[in-house]
Amino acid sequence: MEATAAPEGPPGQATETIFRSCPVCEASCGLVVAVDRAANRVVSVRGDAEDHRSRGYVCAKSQVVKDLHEDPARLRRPVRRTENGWEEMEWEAALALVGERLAAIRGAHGKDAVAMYYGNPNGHNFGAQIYTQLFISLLETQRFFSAGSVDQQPKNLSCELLYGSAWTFPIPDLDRSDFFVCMGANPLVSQGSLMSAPDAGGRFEALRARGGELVVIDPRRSETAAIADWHLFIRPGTDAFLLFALVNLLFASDRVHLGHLAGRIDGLERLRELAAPFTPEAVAGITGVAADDIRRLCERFCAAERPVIYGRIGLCTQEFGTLASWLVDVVNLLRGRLDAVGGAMFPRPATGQGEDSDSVGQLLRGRWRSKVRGFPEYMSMLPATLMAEELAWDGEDRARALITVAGNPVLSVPNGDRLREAIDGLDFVVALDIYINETTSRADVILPSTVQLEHSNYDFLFQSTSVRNFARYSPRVLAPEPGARDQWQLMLEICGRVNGLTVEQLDAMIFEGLAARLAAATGVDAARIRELAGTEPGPERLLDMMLRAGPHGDRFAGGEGLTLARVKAAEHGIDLGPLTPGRLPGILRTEGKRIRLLHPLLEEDLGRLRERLRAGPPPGLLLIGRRHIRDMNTWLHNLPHFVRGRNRCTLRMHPGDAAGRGLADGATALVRTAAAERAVPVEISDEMMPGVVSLPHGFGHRHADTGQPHAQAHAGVSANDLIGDGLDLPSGTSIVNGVPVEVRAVPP
Ligand SMILES: Nc1nc2c(c(=O)[nH]1)N[C@H]1C(S)=C(S)[C@@H](COP(=O)(O)OP(=O)(O)OC[C@H]3O[C@@H](n4cnc5c(=O)[nH]c(N)nc54)[C@H](O)[C@@H]3O)O[C@H]1N2
Ligand SMILES: Nc1nc2c(c(=O)[nH]1)N[C@H]1C(S)=C(S)[C@@H](COP(=O)(O)OP(=O)(O)OC[C@H]3O[C@@H](n4cnc5c(=O)[nH]c(N)nc54)[C@H](O)[C@@H]3O)O[C@H]1N2
Ligand code: SF4
Ligand SMILES: [Mo]
Repeated sequence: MEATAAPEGPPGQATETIFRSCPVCEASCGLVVAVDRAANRVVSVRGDAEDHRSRGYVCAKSQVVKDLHEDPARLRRPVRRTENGWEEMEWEAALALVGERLAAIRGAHGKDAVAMYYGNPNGHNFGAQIYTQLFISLLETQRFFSAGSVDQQPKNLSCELLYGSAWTFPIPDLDRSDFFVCMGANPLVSQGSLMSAPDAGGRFEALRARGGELVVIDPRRSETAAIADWHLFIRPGTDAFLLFALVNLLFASDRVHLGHLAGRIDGLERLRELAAPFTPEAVAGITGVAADDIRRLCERFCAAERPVIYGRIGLCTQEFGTLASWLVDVVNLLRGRLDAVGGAMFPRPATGQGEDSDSVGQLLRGRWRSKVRGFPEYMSMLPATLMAEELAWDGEDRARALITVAGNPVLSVPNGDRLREAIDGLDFVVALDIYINETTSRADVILPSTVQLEHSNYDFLFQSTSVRNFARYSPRVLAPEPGARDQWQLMLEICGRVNGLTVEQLDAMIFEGLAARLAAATGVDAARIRELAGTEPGPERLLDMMLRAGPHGDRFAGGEGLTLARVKAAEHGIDLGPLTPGRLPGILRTEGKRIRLLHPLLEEDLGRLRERLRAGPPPGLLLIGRRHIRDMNTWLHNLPHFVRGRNRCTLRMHPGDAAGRGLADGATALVRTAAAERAVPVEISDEMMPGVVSLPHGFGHRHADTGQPHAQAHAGVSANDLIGDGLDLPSGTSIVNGVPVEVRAVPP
């Protein structure tokens, strides 16, 4: 553990200063944590000015690491639900019970009898990340769901179709672009996603200071739109039309310039034909964007030296999520903005996931189908929106158990209410979670992991999404309770007990497999790799091996290259430079290393797009989401600092829409959809596009059986109760933006 003594905190208190990164959102800002070791508590948390990525920037959520550690409602030991309420259990007894029950259910009814839901915080925990594949493959359930299908799966699919790999994301080169088109994202609040960018606001300011322009396309004048040079309102769910019109214009005006990818791209002629009907005039009505504005956008994009288009959650979680995500890359490609400085480029993680490869990726989709409506699996998962009906399905081969792994799907996924009911019908439920919340309160057993500052970390996933290459290790700051386990240990405990193996055996399997793989990749003898890696089980030695074999590694030969020890010694993280062009074609995992612009899945979905153009937009108001700087999905609402102040769970609507319904600011409106009706306070704001209303997700803490008193006191309404079954068909991703709603005043 790297720690240096420094005078900090109240006088007389012995504090130590530790540098690490913030594990709450993708930005992974550098933190300076002052800790009182004797009391095992955090004294203060502030931004690390010497972190080259965040340069001292932090948002309010940096305090989560302290508040979460101190929250008395957070679970520290396993608990079991009994008739008399929750009872604490000894660790061994709890693990044994979970292992026995799951093994018995699998033994009697097969692997698919155990369903699983995987949530977002796993992505922020390197131990969990490193063992995820093993965990999933050993449970081998076809009833696997995750937060990914309310999030990035359309981007996974479009990247898989274009580049041969679902996790090869092109990341906008925010720091060098001079014309940044931001669609369906609000980086000022989120700090970027699939574009990890601490202090996104400062980076946009810098873009403008160097003469660049920021264009935001969003149905709401978001915080990012408010600082933009140009903001265009767009009707929710219609981005694919606007992007197709750009494609149309590029072909029509002969401005397709493929740059260094010329000669490597297939399907241009077919794309030109398909784009022909989508003229600016043809899509103006449905998008709500004037044809002249679309033309002007195209002109300015083409006139800029280093333009780039970026699309995120508002483009993924909508009716045409896959098409919109695909078209963002298509427009970048057609102008030579992919794999180019100031355009969108491919990060190069120090752990080697982004290296050249000769393998060809196979699209895995539809190998099995959901029981109720026969929806195809994608990435081994079924859509989270369908989890309620799948768990409630009572055929012979039904689900009987559920494992939730750091997720709260009752609030974060559509059909949450029905999901709660379905969970109650199962024989056994175990939650790997730190709270008794809307989902875990229905579990039989909850196994809490150590939290953030109680385990070490490495920004494993976000190396692949960052706007600059980096490597950063975060040491453990606080001592966990005796017996407490890290998330990866709990995952291996469960897998092991269900499969008759020990944690050590599972870890050894991974270790041996990795040593063999890295030996093949580097030409170094596997025995030498094993010897250097040592005997301490767990994710750190695996991380060390990956770093050593990675693009900056010492290749197990000593010398200057990276090792985990070197990364640990760099307390403020290591800057591995800006993203670099020229990664294509090397990293492509496609047939013949070519980029196929079209795929039958996309062509099929274009039929749905044309049908929507013919039918016109759905009638009435359309609901979209909203994120706030002090929320993180569903799980910060029991921390008093994060729910203080004005109620944030409001329905924002345009003054005209409110007036037409007799709604004044602060009045309660009834919001009705095909799925439910909820009463929500109205906030009138001209930041909304007329015809569009916005409600944040993550609230709705109305169930009395949770152990989160502060969250209950600021319950709000769950947007996902109102959102129905709509899916982006190619990827199975929930449509949570652009949902038709009726809004009316509460009758007197
Ligand atoms: N309507 C609507 N719905 C959405 C979205 C939207 O924009 N609109 N966004 C979607 C997106 S992008 C996402 S990522 C999902 C998130 O969906 P989920 O991952 O299901 O939701 P979270 O609120 O992130 O749940 C995190 C859970 O992990 C627990 N937890 C936190 N830290 C730890 C830890 O260290 N260890 C363990 N074991 N547990 C921990 C928390 O107690 C909580 O139960 O929500 C999606 N839902
Ligand atoms: N403070 C905070 N930060 C977070 C999170 C959080 O909950 N709170 N969550 C984290 C997670 S899990 C994720 S995945 C990222 C998400 O990161 P972002 O994608 O940046 O997140 P949002 O703020 O939801 O931005 C989505 C934007 O899309 C707009 N929008 C909605 N529908 C449409 C549409 O049809 N078309 C267009 N063009 N725009 C549309 C919305 O108005 C909104 O401004 O944020 C991460 N960071
Ligand atoms: S933006 Fe805030 S929550 Fe996200 S990593 Fe930085 S400090 Fe943490
Ligand atoms: Mo997310």
